[in-house]
Amino acid sequence: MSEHRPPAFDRLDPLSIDDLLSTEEIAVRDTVRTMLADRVQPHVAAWFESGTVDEPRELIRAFGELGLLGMHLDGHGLPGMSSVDYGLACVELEAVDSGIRSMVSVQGSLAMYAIWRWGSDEQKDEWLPAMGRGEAVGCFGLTEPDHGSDPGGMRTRARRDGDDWILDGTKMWITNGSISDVAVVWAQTDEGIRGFVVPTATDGFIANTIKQKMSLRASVTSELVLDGVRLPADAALPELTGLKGPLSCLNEARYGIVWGCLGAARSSYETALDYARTRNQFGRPIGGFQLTQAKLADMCLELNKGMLLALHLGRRKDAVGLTPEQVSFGKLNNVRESLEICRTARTILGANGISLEYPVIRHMNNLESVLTYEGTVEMHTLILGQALTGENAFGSA
Ligand code: TGC
Ligand code: FAD
Repeated sequence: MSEHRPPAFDRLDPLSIDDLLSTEEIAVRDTVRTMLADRVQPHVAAWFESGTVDEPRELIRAFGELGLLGMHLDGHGLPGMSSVDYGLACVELEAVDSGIRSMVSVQGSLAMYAIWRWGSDEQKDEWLPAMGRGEAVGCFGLTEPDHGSDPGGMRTRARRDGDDWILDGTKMWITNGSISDVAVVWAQTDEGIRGFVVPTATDGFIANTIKQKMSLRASVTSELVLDGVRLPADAALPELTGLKGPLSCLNEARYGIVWGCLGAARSSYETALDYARTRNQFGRPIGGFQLTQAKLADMCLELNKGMLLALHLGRRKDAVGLTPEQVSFGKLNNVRESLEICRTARTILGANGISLEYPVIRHMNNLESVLTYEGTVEMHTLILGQALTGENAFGSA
């Protein structure tokens, strides 16, 4: 065995995970970080406080110019970057705010992916280049007021009228809904669940912005009402029926969350670390107390284990693809641990932990949504439980 002299311990990268990334991957990460530091970070706390995003469509266009929208999809003028590149971008986006990562996730991984994976050539040509540039904004309507975890029970219905389709129903909690040009809407038909590409300017399509959120406040969330929305025959995603259509899109967005949530955790960890080294009580920095050190050590462990997990899943996705259960493994673990990191960081900041002067309470509140959307922590537990035991514990056997 030859004797090595490892580089000094880095409290911001204790496992030297950067060494596992290529120069190009680090450049992607740094480019996204720099753009966000200039364009979003200075404003995001105020957006969260006011429950708005200033000029969200302009922001999406800026993300398009940077190549962030559908960045891991190829063809149709899209960047065709790797899944790891996309994951690294999600970390940077969510280190700023989960709502900003959601804006990008829903556009790229849900609305664009649905059209990219399942759309006709005409649908792809019409929407993908414009959505990639951020000139057209998309949303993804699966959840309904009475059907969230069990989308298979959805009541939104599409019926034939001659060659046309008529859509009626309500979708709830739809990110980007009120600022979208196009909605991918899932509906029951006589053939089973199908997806529809719905221009939001169509008569009978209404988007109402949801207010009074205490989480994801720097994000537009909407109710979609479809009241006799008439669409041509070719608005349906062709040759796709059943729940596997929307669930295949969720795999993509969930993958982005596996990485993204660690950005919120990283921001909270770094804030708490800094605070613990500078805040004095009982005549010494609070970082000198064993109880604070135990919190920081646990945060450091879970953050970096989460990064290794995300990177492993990303490398595997690029090499051979991921099973839905592997995506659930990552989403369940990393969101749960990231939320715990943010909650612990909040305690280290004491009263300052509840102030928007620091990012911690904002990240913590945001991760409550992330824990729920894209499959709740309970759904991902049951997906793994079913894979481990062969028993379906979702509903009636
Ligand atoms: P089940 O009988 O298990 O499956 C029905 C069909 O779908 C297939 N399938 C999948 N296909 C691809 N990917 C997956 N992950 C899949 N999971 C299942 C399955 O093989 C079957 O295919 P086939 O050919 O036999 O018909 O369906 P179920 O009704 O029992 O439901 C299973 C369950 C509970 C896991 C599923 O419904 C679920 O995941 N529920 C959670 C709903 C959810 O995550 N909604 C998210 C809405 S979008 C959102 O939240 C956006 S947030 C904004 C942002 O991302 O930033
Ligand atoms: P429910 O399904 O009613 O669940 C309530 C509780 O019951 C949860 O704890 C759940 O885990 C538990 N539960 C349910 N069934 C079981 C079971 N069988 N066993 C054990 N526990 C169970 N949806 C979209 O389609 N598009 C979007 O863009 C979108 N954006 C969102 C943005 C935000 C900010 C939020 C908060 C949500 C968004 N959603 C979106 C909706 C999200 O996907 C749903 O909220 C989520 O799927 C859970 O559905 P629900 O809220 O109806 O909860």
